[in-house]
Amino acid sequence: MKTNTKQISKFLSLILRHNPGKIGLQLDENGWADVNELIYKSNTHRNQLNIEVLKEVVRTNDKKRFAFNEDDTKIRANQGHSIKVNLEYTPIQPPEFLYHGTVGKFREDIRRKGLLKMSRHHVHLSEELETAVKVGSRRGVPIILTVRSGEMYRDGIEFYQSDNGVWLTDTVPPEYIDFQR
Ligand code: HQG
Repeated sequence: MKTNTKQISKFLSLILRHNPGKIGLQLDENGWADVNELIYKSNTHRNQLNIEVLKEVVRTNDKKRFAFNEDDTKIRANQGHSIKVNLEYTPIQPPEFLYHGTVGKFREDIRRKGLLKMSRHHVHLSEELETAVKVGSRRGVPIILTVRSGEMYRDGIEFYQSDNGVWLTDTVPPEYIDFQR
């Protein structure tokens, strides 16, 4: 991503996932913002936002963080919210194993309590090892946990997948986590 679109992506993450009130915006219960209102209100606080730029950010974002509705009048973040929104996920069957990248300092807590969603709506897991390595690397030297998601699912625990492919679940109890691979 170009620097400009990267900055705008960060700004959109802040507004659409965590703090729409920062620019006086309100999201509907499903997390959607009105595109015109978003542009107008962003430009009274900072500049550079117009429909072309927004479309470029949605199209080129490395993790498909945002999506338009069918007629491009609304926009929302695909996942990662800390504010309460209903993204209308439907439960689906996960693969047998999923990965979670974190760092060593959290290991003992995770061993005791399992993976918790912390400030997000869900625990985030990935199908690709490489993605988990990237996620863990944001915080330091990554450690990769393997989650026995197939077993969890058979035990009745629900999984969802966001539009951009992230696997989501409420919590991962420690007995389903393998700490070494
Ligand atoms: C850790 C980014 C102590 C957990 C990424 C993680 C991802 C615990 C941190 C997405 C714990 C939460 C999500 C426990 C979990 N004790 N620490 N019991 N349970 N943790 O950022 O999974 O750029 O909320 O291991 O790429 O790191 O936002 O979750 O280190 O896809 O699109 O608590 O965020 O995507 O951190 O990252 P986060 P995450 P975006």
